[in-house]
Amino acid sequence: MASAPFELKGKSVYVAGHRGMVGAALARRLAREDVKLVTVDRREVDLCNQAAVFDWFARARPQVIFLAAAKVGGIVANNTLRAEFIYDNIAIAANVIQAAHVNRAEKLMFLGSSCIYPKLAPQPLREDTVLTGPLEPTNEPYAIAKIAGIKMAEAYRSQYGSDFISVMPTNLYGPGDNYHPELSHVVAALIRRFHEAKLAGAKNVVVWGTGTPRREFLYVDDMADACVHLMKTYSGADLINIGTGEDIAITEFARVVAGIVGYRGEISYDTSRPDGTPRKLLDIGRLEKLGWRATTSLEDGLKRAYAAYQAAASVPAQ
Ligand code: GFB
Repeated sequence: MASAPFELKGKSVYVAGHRGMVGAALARRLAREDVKLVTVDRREVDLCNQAAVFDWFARARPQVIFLAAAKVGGIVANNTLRAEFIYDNIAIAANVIQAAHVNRAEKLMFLGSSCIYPKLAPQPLREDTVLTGPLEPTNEPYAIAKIAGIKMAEAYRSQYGSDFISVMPTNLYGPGDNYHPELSHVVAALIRRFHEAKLAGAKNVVVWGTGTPRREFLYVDDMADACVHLMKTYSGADLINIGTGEDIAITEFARVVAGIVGYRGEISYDTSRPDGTPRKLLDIGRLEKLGWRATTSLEDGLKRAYAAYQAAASVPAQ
């Protein structure tokens, strides 16, 4: 992958979605850069509201943009809130990308998701398999919205020469995650469920699905570091996957989380819940060629995520 050095120093850098798990991690990582961090609360500017976004951009005129804002959630959230997921995520992408263009932002990074790849694409998932097969039904609305954002970035580069790039993160976890029992992703869901079971002295914890799907998990601070690295070094129309290159079966993953939380009871599986796509391991060849690798192991990341959960829930450490 051709690398193209881009100077962040001294620039105004807007993190769209700064209160979310990824956005907050980006704000933490950018605090180590000599930049002017720009954020705006949802209450002030709803990114689904085109006029509000255009007005704010004309005033703020950020030079660099990390588009981390999105409506996100786990497999059940995606599968039930289908209209919200497709509308909100298309609106956010369309509004921010167009406003960036109109206000001549120097560079923009669009954050996609590993769910954009076909359900049964060969693993590990290569970036050039996008749109080569049917999507996983449970998250098709979200995937379509993310693919729209990717194609917008590509089209603005083609028509206007905009330096807009797109990255595809694998499943992320860490501080600031959403712990909602039904709408969360698996990492946050299991941290909370095993923790509550431990406190309650429960004898069994139910995990969704068959446990056979495999997932790749990247700690969110590593994700933020990869995004800053790519903003500084990559310019092009090609997607760049961001992952660790390793995956784990949900059954084994549940045992790892139980061990870290200190839950010693049984684990059973509720197969009435969806498995989703059987596997989502990203090919990280392009990312490695651009000089980045994850540094946080799953064990260390989970320990940090659990500590953050306990601190956030002001739950006494056991
Ligand atoms: O994290 P998750 O909801 O999202 O589910 P996906 C991952 C796997 O964990 C699935 C299983 O096979 C679930 O069945 N799982 C087991 C659980 N127990 C639980 C639980 O208590 N909660 C949850 N949520 N899962 C998402 C997409 O797919 O991946 C999003 O829906 C996004 O759009 C995200 O792309 C990265 O990995 O299946």
